[in-house]
Amino acid sequence: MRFLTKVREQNPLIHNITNMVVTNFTANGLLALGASPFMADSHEEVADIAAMAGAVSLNIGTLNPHSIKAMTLAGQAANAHGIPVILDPVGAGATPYRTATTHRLVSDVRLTALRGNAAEIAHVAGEPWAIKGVDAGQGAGNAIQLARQAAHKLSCIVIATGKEDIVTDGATTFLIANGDPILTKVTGAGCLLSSVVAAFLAVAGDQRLEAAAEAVSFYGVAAEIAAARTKGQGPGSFQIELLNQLSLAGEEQLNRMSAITPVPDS
Ligand code: ATP
Ligand code: TZP
Ligand code: MG
Ligand code: MG
Repeated sequence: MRFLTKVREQNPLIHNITNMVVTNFTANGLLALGASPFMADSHEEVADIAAMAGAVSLNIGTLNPHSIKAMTLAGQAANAHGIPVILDPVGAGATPYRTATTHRLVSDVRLTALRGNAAEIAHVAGEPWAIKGVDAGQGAGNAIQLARQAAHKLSCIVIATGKEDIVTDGATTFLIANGDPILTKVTGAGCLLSSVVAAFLAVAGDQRLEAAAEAVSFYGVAAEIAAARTKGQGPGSFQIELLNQLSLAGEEQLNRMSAITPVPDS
């Protein structure tokens, strides 16, 4: 059975501490997928919610001192209960505050996975890379090598997304060629993906790398179907159809369209 089906059967509770831009889209995307979203950032309750969740999704998109403390408390509670934690380091490298915050978070919280564009991953791992706002800049480096190095350095799964996506734990690496360029015209497409990965991690058992790869591929497959169905209509129609396909696409579509390739060791 696919992890996708496990998500739909188990309906895992996903605790999200995310940004003000994408909160509603993320909650609707998780509901469409078959997970159960919970958005909460009060210091008084985040540890309790994280402890009862299937996974915790942290996101620094509109960070401030309150949300950073909430993320730390939730992440540490998840760690204490063996619950997976994913971090989306939105805009890491764009300002010193964002970069320093990610460095503090990865030292205070044990991450299961880190998901961002290549520039963000590089800055969390302390490698130089061009960046502009929350969008990845042109980097010259080798993204696969970068992701592997980051996974070793941070001892977690690293998911570096873009035209092609890299999912690695430093030892085993997958390249995923699903998705559609119109995803870059929908704000929160990356943030929602991070929470979708959280939902798959919640049902992964000890197969976290495989579950993360399937999550990234499934999200891309849903986007490909949505893009085909809304061709010529623009990003608004695509965004709605992406939610539809996160709900409607299943194992049949995944088996037919998934494009995951193992990358041999270099
Ligand atoms: P950025 O800020 O650089 O846009 P992000 O956080 O929005 O980063 P993306 O790298 O855009 O995250 O990844 C979000 C989703 O969009 C992933 O599923 C990824 O595969 C897909 N994606 C991004 N760019 C492309 C592209 N050019 N072609 C196909 N899929 C893409
Ligand atoms: N500004 C701060 S957070 C945010 C914007 C536009 C959302 C970024 O979302 P994504 O998923 O990286 O496109
Ligand atoms: Mg994007
Ligand atoms: Mg992003």
